[in-house]
This record gives sequence, structure tokens and C-alpha cells, in this order.
Amino acid sequence: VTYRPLTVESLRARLGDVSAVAERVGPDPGAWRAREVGDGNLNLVFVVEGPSGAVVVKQALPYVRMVGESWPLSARRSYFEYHALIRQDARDPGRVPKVHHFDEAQALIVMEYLTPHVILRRGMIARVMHPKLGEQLGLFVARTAFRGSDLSMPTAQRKADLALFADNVELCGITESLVFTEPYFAAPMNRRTSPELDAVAAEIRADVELKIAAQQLKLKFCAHAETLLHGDLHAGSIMAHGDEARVIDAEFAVYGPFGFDLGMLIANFLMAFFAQSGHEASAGERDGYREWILGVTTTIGEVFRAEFTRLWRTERAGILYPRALFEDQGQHEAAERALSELLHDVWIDALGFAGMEIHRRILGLAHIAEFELIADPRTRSACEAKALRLGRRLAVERAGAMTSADIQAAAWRLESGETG
Ligand code: SR1
Ligand code: MG
Repeated sequence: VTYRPLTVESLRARLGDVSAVAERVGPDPGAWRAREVGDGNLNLVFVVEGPSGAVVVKQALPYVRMVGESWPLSARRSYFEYHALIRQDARDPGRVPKVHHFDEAQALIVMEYLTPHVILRRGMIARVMHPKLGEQLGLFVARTAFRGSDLSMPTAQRKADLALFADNVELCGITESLVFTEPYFAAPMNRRTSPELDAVAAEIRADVELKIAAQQLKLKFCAHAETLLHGDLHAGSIMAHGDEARVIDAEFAVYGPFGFDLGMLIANFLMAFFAQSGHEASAGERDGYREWILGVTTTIGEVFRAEFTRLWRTERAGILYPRALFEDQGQHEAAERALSELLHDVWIDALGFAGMEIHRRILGLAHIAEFELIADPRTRSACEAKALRLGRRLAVERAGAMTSADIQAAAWRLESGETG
């Protein structure tokens, strides 16, 4: 069947005989109500509701939605998203939406409707706190990282997955260009939201240390196929309600370095921290919320470390760091040392990737609502400039392995107006 994009009008006729939808929404498509709710950069997303319940239908378009048909993009990304979702659900059960149905030819996935969950970005603009957010995200990143790697998987299966996701060339290419390259030269698609940032952007483009760091990190991203990444784990890829967080939008999935998802995630909280002054009625009003955001970054790092450690001790069945070399010879301390050295390297990478993510969200094509919705350009660019400074430090000084406490202190110093 030829691929055709769905519309609100055509959806009932086209999905009426899909039992996975009828079972959850109701047997009579005439009673279904559909609305398009996609506000991301790439896809169509429909909520379909009926007498029995609701589902989400996500369909990939053959182009980049935020740019238009002038930027073709294979709808096959839906295939990678489907395969990533089922793996993530197996590795951290319940953290991603349940897949009800996948139609490869139509590049569409019918999945669980998360309600009343809200995209985390929106929540962080509205000052919403989620008590278990850091814990749940730390667990997700640790479990998917460990269980998608040669630390855990049978190696033939890991290699088959490596091959499967290696085909996700186009989305991977977006990350390679948009995250690691374009922010560091005058790329045609780059955007800055106010001329106040021109000087900082020029400084960044001329910054040799930073550009070398960016390419070192790009090399890691391209060539260190350590685990199956979510690949786009930002605050728009998380939905939350109360004490439940869910991770969505896995279409950028690819094998890459352990620290990539962790770094991207932490960067998004740091940016939300710096955006707060653009959303508060009076200076300092949101200090408690700022504390909460930074606390989440610390929790993510701590929980990641603790869970990765637990899995190292209990699930290390893959070809890497085999027990035969350590525990089976009574060398338990050596296994712990190997773990701690690995975690050190992962953290350093994560710091670097966090720096890249911050830069590209301010200087590149794809920006974030936390900054974009700050109406006053001077306030907005002041927030962005602080984030850019921290981003540079994270990337260039990553080998110094700043701790979460160091990052918090640096963020507060920048927030209070220090520039050094
Ligand atoms: C052209 S796509 C731009 C960005 O949107 C996605 O969510 C990814 O973050 C990508 O880099
Ligand atoms: Mg997305």
C-alpha cells in the first residue's frame, strides 16, 4: 500500500479496520474523534478518542515538518522508533508508551495515549515540580544504556541491533550536523533570537578549543557504538504528570556512547534553569524552582551511577569486562575499579555532550520553548548567554570531571551575574 499522510478527515476511514485501534477506542469509527496535536519538529501526531478510550497515532512525514517539503527526510524513521520503543520498554518497563500497532508502509505507530501528562518543557515554564522525575530519568538512562550494550546483551544480538540502527542514517546525520557542527560556523539554517547574541556567537565560532572539543565529541558520537541511545533525550521528549515521567520520541535511536543521553538530558535541565528569569514576575521569585531543577540534574547523575553499578554487579553477562577476569578470580575490587573508571569516562563524555546540546539549542536551528517564549529579547539573550558560557565550560573543561555540585555552583554564579 502506498504511503499517504493521514489527515483528521481521513483517519477514521484509514484506521477503521485496525483492530488495535478499534479495541481501545471503540468498534465504530463513526464515533471516533481525532485531532492533530503534533508540536514537535518532524511528525504528525493524532489523538483519537472514542467511547472506549483513546490512542495516539504518530506518523512520520517524508520531510522535516518544521522546515517543510524543501527538506526531505525518510519516513522510515518510524521503523527505528518502533524498534527502539520495544527495546526501551523491555529494558525499563513502563517508562515509554506502549506500542499497540506498527504499520511500516504507512510509517505509523499506534501507541498509548498519555494523559493528563504534559511535555516537560511546558511544565518547566509553568514551574511544575515532579517529585520522582530525577529518579525515574536516571533509572531510564542507566537501564537502557547498560542493557543495550555488550555489558549485558548476547553479542550476536547486540551486533544485529547495531546493524539495524546503523541504517538510521538520516536522523543520525541531523544530530551530526545540528549538534556538533552547525552551531560552530555561520551555517545557513542557524538562528539567533536576538542581535544581542551576535557577539557571543562570533566568539564561539572563533573559539578553537571549543571547536576541537566539538569534533572530539562528534567523533565519539559517530564512532563509539557503546549502546542503543534514545538519541534525542531532551525536555520535549519527556511527558510528566505528578510523580510519573514517560519518555517519548525515540526516532533518533542509534548506537552511540554511554554518556550521550545522560549529557543531553542534563543540558536540558540546565537550560531550563537559566530560562527561569524570563518567566518570573519578580527577581528571585523562582529561586525555589531553580533549586528543584538543579536538584533534578544531581539526582539523575546519582541515580544513573547507582543503577549502572547495580546492573554491573548483577547483570554483567555480556562479552565486556567478563567475570572470568575479575570476580571469578576473587578480584572483586578490580571489578569495582574497572566500573569506577568506566563511569568516570562516561561522566566526562556526558559533560561534553551537555555543552554541545546547550550550544545548539541557542545558536543552531532547533531552539527550545523555555528560551523562545521569553518575550523581551534582552532578557532572553541574557539567559541564553549564561547558558552558552556554562556550555563552553562543560565541553572544554570536561576532562576535569566537574561534579554535580560543581555544576550547580557554576550555574548559580552565572545566574547571579558573574561572568568568569
Ligand atoms: C530538523 S530536526 C531538529 C531537531 O528536532 C528534533 O527533536 C531533534 O532534536 C533535532 O535535532
Ligand atoms: Mg522528537
